[in-house]
Amino acid sequence: AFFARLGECISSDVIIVGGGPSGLVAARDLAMNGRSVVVLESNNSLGGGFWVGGYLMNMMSLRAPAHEYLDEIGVPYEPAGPEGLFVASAPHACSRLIAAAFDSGARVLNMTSFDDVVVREGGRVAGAVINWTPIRYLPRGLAALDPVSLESRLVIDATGHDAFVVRSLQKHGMLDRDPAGEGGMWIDRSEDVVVQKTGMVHPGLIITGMAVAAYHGLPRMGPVFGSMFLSGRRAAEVALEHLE
Ligand code: 48F
Repeated sequence: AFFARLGECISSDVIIVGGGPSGLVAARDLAMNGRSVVVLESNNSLGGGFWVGGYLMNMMSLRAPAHEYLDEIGVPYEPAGPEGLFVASAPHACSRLIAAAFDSGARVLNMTSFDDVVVREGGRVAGAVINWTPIRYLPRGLAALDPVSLESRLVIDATGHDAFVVRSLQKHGMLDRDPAGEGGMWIDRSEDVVVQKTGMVHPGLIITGMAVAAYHGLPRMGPVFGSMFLSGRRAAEVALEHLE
């Protein structure tokens, strides 16, 4: 059964690298629009930084209109502080987000690390080179093991603060300009700009979530998650426009 599913991942419309909140939202929206989607997650568990809020407090906050996404996937929340600010249980929201991505039909390979980009003519990104995550931690002499590759029409970098896919292009000298790295914290500004700047940064490659902040040098934002939902949704819209 596993290998049959792996076979279905060999060629897809979109590969999403990173199963944090932005990647999971993008995956669900794309799958619900009939697109074949593969999520690659290097950890055993999906959810990325969404399991806890800030400072090990497991409540997370979000601003309107992102709370409407919690309505959509059935997560309870309550108003907090200024109008338009809400809080919810982070593990509750995270587990529902993961289940919603599966329910939509997105395929998931966890314990699978994105290693590099697949490229085609003109440097277009056309897939992902992958390997089992534990391979990274074995001595090279023991595990000089070639990876395999999955092909896709588009790739979405949802790897968060590391912007790992973008940095693979940088490594190959394929980016027009280097990632700027995140700036100091300014929550309100970053929440808005992360969504506005979500989009295609290289033929075949879309960025979403905190990878957007890392690429464009936007302020960091702390334990607010609404813009991760909205950025994931925007990334799916951009992908759908390009696929059409
Ligand atoms: O970090 P992460 O949650 O990214 P995000 O969707 O959301 C950011 C927020 O959680 C929070 C924040 C906003 O309030 O600042 O940090 O932008 O999820 C990124 C996922 O990508 C996986 C990683 O394990 C995590 O689950 N990942 C990172 N590198 C790789 C990878 C890789 N090379 N291959 C596969 N997965």
